[in-house]
Amino acid sequence: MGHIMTRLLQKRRETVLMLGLKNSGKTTILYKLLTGKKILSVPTFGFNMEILPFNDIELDVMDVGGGEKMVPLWKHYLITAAAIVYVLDCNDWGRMNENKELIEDILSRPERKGVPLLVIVNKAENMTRPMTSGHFQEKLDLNSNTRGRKYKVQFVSAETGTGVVEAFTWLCAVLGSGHASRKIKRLREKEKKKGAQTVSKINPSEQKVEDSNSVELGQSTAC
Ligand SMILES: Nc1nc2c(ncn2[C@@H]2O[C@H](COP(=O)(O)OP(=O)(O)O)[C@@H](O)[C@H]2O)c(=O)[nH]1
Ligand SMILES: [Mg+2]
Repeated sequence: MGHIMTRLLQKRRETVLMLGLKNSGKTTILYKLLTGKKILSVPTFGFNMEILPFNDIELDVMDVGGGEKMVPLWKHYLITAAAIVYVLDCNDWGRMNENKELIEDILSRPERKGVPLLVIVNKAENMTRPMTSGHFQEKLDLNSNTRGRKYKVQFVSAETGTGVVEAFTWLCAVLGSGHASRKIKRLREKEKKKGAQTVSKINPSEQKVEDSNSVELGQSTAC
């Protein structure tokens, strides 16, 4: 009984993956949320992981580096994500196409079907041309890339704090809504079943390798 009460009183906990090119402001946004202050960030090697209590949910936020060596590894982190936050620098027009292609690649992965997407258009206090969220929606081809999932484009300034809380409030509302969490749960169960079927088709020694790989990945990305 005590155990059931503890489970009931426990906050929901979800893993949120923060991706985006190097210098877009991921680490600054994360620590702005955690401390309320603008930190002096240093380049992220690997990833930062912080627990962010937000309203009635606890978010395990993984801020993954966006350098050229890290981008090809993003796919390994995707497995754990209940939501994806993609951060871009609104003034870095030279890399907007790269952002579009990366978003397209992330969202086309079947294991991330249905997972909500928050696109943070950062450094908005310095925006050099007047833009609306519709412009970014179009530039990133979100209407077709998002494939029916819930998404939002949010202008943010980690420098001044504008939009930061608003962005994560939306994310938590979506994660907390029964509809989204039931949908994600269903998809995960489906993936698990599919995985089990594939594994049962191969011989038992290969099956062992597959099983131990999936446990290792889960552990290394969760710590
Ligand atoms: N002007 C401005 N600079 C920002 C903002 N957010 C981050 N920065 C700066 O952008 C640089 C890269 O930030 P960082 O958080 O390390 O980017 P990351 O590589 O995506 O983690 C740092 O010099 C930050 O101070 C913002 O909203 N406005
Ligand atoms: Mg960083």
